[in-house]
Amino acid sequence: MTIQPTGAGHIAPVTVDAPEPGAVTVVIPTFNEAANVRELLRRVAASVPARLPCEVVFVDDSTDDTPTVIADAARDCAFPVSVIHRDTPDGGLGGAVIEGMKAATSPWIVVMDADLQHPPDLIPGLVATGEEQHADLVVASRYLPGGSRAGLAGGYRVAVSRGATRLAKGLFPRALRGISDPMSGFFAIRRETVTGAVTAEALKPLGYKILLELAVRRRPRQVAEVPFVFQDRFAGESKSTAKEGLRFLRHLVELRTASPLARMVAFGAIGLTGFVPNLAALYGLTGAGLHYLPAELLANQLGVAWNFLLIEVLLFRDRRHHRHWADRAGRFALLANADLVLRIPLIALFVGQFHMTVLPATTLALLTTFVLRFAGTEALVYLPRRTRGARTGRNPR
Ligand SMILES: Nc1nc2c(ncn2[C@@H]2O[C@H](COP(=O)(O)OP(=O)(O)O)[C@@H](O)[C@H]2O)c(=O)[nH]1
Ligand SMILES: [Mg+2]
Repeated sequence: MTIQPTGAGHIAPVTVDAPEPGAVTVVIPTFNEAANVRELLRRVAASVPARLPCEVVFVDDSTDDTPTVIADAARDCAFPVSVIHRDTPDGGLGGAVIEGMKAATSPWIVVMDADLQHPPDLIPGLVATGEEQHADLVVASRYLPGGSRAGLAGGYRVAVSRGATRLAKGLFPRALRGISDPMSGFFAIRRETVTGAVTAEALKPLGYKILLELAVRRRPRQVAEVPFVFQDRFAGESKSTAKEGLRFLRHLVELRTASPLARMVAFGAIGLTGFVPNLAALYGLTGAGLHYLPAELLANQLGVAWNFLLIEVLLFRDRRHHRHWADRAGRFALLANADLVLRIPLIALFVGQFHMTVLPATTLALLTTFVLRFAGTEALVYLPRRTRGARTGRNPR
């Protein structure tokens, strides 16, 4: 266990004559952080000046005695401290942060970790910077001059963090403009920027990288950044796992495919990857002596199955609940094969009636059946059935 001197070497970019900041709700998700919360509250108390009214909301999914330790430590705090303990931790870390934002009452919300990797003495600086620069979002960044990732244990985690940052910024160049550290879990946001979203559940709990979620879905008008030194964990162990990495990738796909056009492009990209199992199966089956026509037919089904799996997992993950998987698979396979059947008469039509040559006719037929197939898949496989949806009150977007 290491204790980092929070003040030393830490750059606080706040000017003394910063405008009087508004009050702040500090939202802290906790999962078995009993050994950290007392020190955390002590440092929050030491950092937040009397002129900045503050409350702390813990959203706790712990299986240890973290809530009791918080309640005990809160007695020494001059500001209100509350704990929302969730028996069913919906949405994990992301869901917890959204829950805390819903409970927040102040004009500013600061989100931070409980393990002291995020120095509490930066809380007033984040809020003051937001007030000063009229920003809706202030990100504590490890990548600005003066910031660093000192506490990221090991080259592996540094590389993963760097790769994830590049990927996110590459996919969302506009939404993440001005945010050097979209993976940061430490930021201040004006409550009015999130209120509509948290009550309407527009923010998906899947987004455990909640800052990315907010920056992409809420598009804060003005963004500011402040450097910070990512410290070592004070006590305990990280809860980050490889599973979380997969969740992050799914989150990126979900955010990127929020519009129909983007979904169609993703649908096409997935369709292209289907050629690999298709051709591999064709190679294997004809190699085993099967006639090429039945081999084509079988291999095509493998391509269809592959596409179905990817589309289910990546593209329409949250639209699967209103149909049994076998129903979805059947409809999907039907559409995919209808595509083949429809293409030939279409090509004949283009060549015979419109006097096109074979290559452009085939290209046009491919494009037409592709768009039809995408629209058909959305409408017939993944769109909620109206009557039943209304009756059960289920509304999967
Ligand atoms: N409420 C809640 N908090 C979580 C969950 N998973 C992690 N946390 C908290 O989120 C913060 C960051 O988690 P941590 O394990 O330090 O992740 P790392 O900094 O990426 O290694 C800590 O305060 C954790 O206690 C969860 O499922 N629910
Ligand atoms: Mg941590």
